[in-house]
Amino acid sequence: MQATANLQLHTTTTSIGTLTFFQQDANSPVHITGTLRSLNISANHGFHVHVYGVSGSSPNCTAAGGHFNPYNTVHGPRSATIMQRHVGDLGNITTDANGTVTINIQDSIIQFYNATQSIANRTIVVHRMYDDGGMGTGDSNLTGNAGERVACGNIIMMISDGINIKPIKSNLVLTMMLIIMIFFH
Ligand SMILES: [Cu+2]
Ligand SMILES: [Zn+2]
Repeated sequence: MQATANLQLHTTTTSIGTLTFFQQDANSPVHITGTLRSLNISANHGFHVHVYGVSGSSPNCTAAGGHFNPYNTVHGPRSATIMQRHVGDLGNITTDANGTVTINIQDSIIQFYNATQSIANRTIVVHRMYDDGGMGTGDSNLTGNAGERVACGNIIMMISDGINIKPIKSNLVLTMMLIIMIFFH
């Protein structure tokens, strides 16, 4: 299964790049690839899947809610076991001197085939600051102290021929079906 996310700066239409999420089968990790630009130079940026999808042409990254955490665990680094991190915890991405980062991450805890751990229609978020992996103080074991949300994008599933499934359109179809059912009842 494959998904894409177009990451836009918080509440703007400015895209900083598109990421691809690919999982070959239920026993394979999810492979995240792509390039993001326009971030702070030579910096670590916390990188997580947050629980809710975002919508609209200028996504409000705050509306994505907290880290995707279906097992109600503490915050942790990407290298932690499933019970010692949030499912959505993907650690940090590190930019170069131009503020660009090429992402090439494999992770088996985020999933498309396991419904409980599925990241489909949730939001990938890039934070301003370093994610301390739960080793810091304050909200560390909740947020990693990664600071504000710089950019985010909805993780949208693609069908095999590469055409995006647009959740908004599916909702429209469902609403129309509901109206028709009520009308003919
Ligand atoms: Cu986050
Ligand atoms: Zn977390």
